[in-house]
Amino acid sequence: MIKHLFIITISIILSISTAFADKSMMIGKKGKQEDVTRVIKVLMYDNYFEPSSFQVQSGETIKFEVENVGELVHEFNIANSKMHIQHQSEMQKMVEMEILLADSIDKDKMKKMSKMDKSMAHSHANSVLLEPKGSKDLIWKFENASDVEIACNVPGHYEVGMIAKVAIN
Ligand SMILES: [Cu+2]
Repeated sequence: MIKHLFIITISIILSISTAFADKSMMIGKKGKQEDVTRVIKVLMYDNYFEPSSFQVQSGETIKFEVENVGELVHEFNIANSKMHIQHQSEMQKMVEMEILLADSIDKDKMKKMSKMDKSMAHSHANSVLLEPKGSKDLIWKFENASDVEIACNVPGHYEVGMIAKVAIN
């Protein structure tokens, strides 16, 4: 009987902690154009974002007009720190395969390699990867989550602080 209770207690604790883990992974989702309530212009420099922090409401859909005004390739990626760290190995692989160069992206190679390894296509709803002078919009619907940051995971950039914190209320 005691052993039984112990197992039940442990499984309750486990399910609670998984619930928390899931919540921390919930950063929002790709938004729809018709739900956009605010447009924010974001400039990417070597190696920082302008603006350098964001304030959003939970449930708000924002259109980010992202432009790379630097001389290096930069990424605008909405995630939490854990996801950014995981994504950095993917970006490192793109550098090793010479898809991702310091100031350009080899798109032909990217296309070829992505047939073998999908992660090399770098098509994620929560990010845009831009060459110098490149621009692209990203629409995102924010959920109430902590530890959300917009960051660049081009190798070396996150480490030198190319991160903009997102406060969600
Ligand atoms: Cu960068």
